[in-house]
Amino acid sequence: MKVQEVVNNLKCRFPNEPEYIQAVTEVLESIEEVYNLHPEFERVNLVERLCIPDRIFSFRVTWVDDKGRVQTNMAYRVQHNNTIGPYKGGIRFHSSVNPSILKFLAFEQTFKNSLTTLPMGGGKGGSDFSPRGKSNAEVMRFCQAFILELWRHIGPDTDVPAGDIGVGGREVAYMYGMYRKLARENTGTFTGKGIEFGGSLVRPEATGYGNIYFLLEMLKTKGISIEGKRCLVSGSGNVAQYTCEKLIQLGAIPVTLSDSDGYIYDPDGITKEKLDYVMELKNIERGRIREYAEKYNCKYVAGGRVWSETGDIALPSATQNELNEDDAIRLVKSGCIAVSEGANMPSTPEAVAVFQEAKMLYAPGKAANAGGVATSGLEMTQNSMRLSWTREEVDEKLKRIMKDIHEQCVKYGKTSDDYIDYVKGANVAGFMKVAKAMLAQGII
Ligand code: NDP
Ligand code: 2IT
Repeated sequence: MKVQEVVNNLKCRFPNEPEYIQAVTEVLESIEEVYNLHPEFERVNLVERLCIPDRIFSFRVTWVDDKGRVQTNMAYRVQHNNTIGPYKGGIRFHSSVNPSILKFLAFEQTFKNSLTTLPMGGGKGGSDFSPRGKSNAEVMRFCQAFILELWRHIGPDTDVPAGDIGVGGREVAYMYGMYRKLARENTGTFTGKGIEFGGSLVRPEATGYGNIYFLLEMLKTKGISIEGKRCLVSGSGNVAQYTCEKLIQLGAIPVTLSDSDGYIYDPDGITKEKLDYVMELKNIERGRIREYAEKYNCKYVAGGRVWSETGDIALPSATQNELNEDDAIRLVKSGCIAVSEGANMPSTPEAVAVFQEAKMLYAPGKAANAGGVATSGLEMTQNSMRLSWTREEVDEKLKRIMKDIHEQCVKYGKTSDDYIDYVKGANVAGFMKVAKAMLAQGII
């Protein structure tokens, strides 16, 4: 395989899909060496079969808003690869959603899910519907209309969706309710469900907690403690909130949060009490992060990004490409020691290069945020067994999995000067498992 040839070919076949090409390029560059040691991979064109999704469903969703107007949105489900288990991955509702973004997410998900040690393939779905400013009833009607189309393509052993940007417990519950009614089965085809109807304890917390468990493993390799570290967290949704919660529990000091309008900087640190306010503001009132600054009298920067501030650790937890080369240079210069990605592909390739050249501790999303989908896997297991584990049991398993992912990254990512290239480690480890499984299962 010659990476540039494969990428150029994909660019011709899929023009106008920059995020997809970005994700594919990063993975192929880091697996090139290993791939080329295995001529049996090339003989069956494994690379194209792994980069191009198995199939993509695209459909129109029609729903009625509160004023009685009929609205339409585009929606998709990308079933990327199910060699090692059912397609598994979240659903995103955001105005920016398009096939390129969902293809990059489904591609990444395949490697991430492979890393979790659990039998899950990769998929992703979503719609350009924006929940922002919509009433509860509108969100419910949209979710129901979305499932009216999607339900026949998903199932407990075929494709198991979950949440992502714009899709949390409320949306999963509406979608699952409609799915259950149409499919006439009750086996937990969604994860991130409410605790009363098959959800798992710790699933809401899992992505943020898992990211901090992974960060702890990285810090351990340098003998550094997390206590007292000032942390720059972006976003203020599910991942950012539980990232902050775990940081606070461990004695670290989160000092920033953001949303798509701007960011807050609280030099005194976001405490548990302040975080409770953020959770109420974002999950119930559905307000803006600016209101935090008004309430606690701290700095708010409209349109700004948290990377302008100074911190020991950066935890991007909002969206793709939210941290660019200039941000990375500023972080390195101001003494930041670690970056652990809660979001999917939040750092641009140029930013990643800056972190790695500076020999920083840098964990890509597919390793660091895998705790979310791993706990979804644990939710599937509990649903299949028709029982529920305690909080402690799930949390213990999550810790074990994050430790295991870290070990895989070290195994495949350690360089000759003892630096751990977590990008290479995660990509090679994730790839090898899927590649071997594809090879074993023949040309299909
Ligand atoms: P939420 O919808 O709960 O929160 C998203 C946050 O990011 C919000 O604060 C939102 O601000 C902000 N944001 C979203 N899009 C943009 C944008 N284009 N520009 C600036 N800010 C933006 O989503 P999650 O917390 O679940 O997801 C955050 C990231 O983590 C995503 O990359 C997701 O793919 C990833 N992830 C999520 C997992 C999960 O289990 N939920 C698992 C693994 C990864 P606003 O409210 O203004 O839109
Ligand atoms: O990006 C992700 O890993 C998620 N949004 C979670 C997917 C899942 O199936 O729990």
